[in-house]
Amino acid sequence: MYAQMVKTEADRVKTLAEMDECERVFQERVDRGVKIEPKDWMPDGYRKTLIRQISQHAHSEIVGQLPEGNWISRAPTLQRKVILLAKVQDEAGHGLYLYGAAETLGVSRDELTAQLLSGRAKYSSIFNYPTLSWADMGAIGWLVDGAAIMNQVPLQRCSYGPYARAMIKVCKEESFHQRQGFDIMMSLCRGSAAQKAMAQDALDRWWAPSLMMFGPPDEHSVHSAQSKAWKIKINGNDELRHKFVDQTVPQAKLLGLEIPDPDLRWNEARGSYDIGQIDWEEFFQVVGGNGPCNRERLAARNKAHEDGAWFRDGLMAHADKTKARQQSQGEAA
Ligand code: BYC
Repeated sequence: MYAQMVKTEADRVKTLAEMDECERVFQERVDRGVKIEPKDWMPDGYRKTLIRQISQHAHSEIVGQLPEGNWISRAPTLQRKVILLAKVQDEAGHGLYLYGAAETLGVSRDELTAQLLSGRAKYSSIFNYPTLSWADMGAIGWLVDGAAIMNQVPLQRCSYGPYARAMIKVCKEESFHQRQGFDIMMSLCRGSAAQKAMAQDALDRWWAPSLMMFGPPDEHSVHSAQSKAWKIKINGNDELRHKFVDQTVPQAKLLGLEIPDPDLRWNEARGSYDIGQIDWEEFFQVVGGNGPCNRERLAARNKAHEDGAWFRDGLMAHADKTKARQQSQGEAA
């Protein structure tokens, strides 16, 4: 089973008539667009669903540093190095805002980190693919951050205040990230034939995994119906995937690159592109822990956590000393 199956109390979305008084008042607030804040009453399933989604999102930002971090020392110019370093730092920051938002729901960051390190928690499938060439930095910024923006802009309007507010800053930064990726692709596509081929190769490898970022097709999305009713999710997985394709195809044309999908066709009636079959078996394998880099990513996170133990211990010792000093000063006064 690829889903954690967080129990949202019911197998289908309850109607207002089926809800108890607290649930009804809560749902009506959500329906009116009132933001839910940490101290407000909320159904247990709403809290659990938010913790699941926000923590998976936070883990994705943290693990998402690894494929790009791999290229910081190999960026072709000092300017590219500085830009990539700043982008990877931004992702650490996004992880922090998101862990902070999750903590407002009563779960500790230590607990969430332990879930990630043990392999119990999910993070985005996309970060289980290897970064083989410099062009992959372009493709990640253009496609992966592009997909992230498509998914996260609507989340600025989600019902949970701390998550919605975190998304505002995240989205601003993500749009820079996407532009830097497109800029790398543009430079490569205006360069030599070999550079352009490198850009095409990166697009060929990252296209399908980027489409998978939006999650399984709606008919297999176990959480969408309830999450949409609670406005934890604003759009369906397929709707956002198609919007992403419609936005990205003209950008590929501008670059002079070919989208690796022989079935891609403009559908006049729908005013949107039709796409070929996505290999969902590959997606389920990656989400189930069997992608090309799942083990490597978890090993890298575990090593980083172990290597950072001395620093965390130092911070705790400093905090304890400061507290003890303040207490003794308080007693002396
Ligand atoms: N990868 O019922 P569904 C970034 C899981 S960070 C892995 O549709 P839901 C960036 C899903 O969790 C990008 N797992 O689920 C960072 C569920 O499993 P569980 C991350 C996936 O939650 C650094 C099961 O499949 N963005 O962009 O309603 C550098 C059933 O799916 C994936 C976010 O996290 C996947 N792709 O919808 C650059 C955004 N898709 O939990 C860029 C916030 C699905 O039952 N998250 N699953 O075990 C969301 O919007 C939603 O959680 C999703 C999935 C649309 C991703």
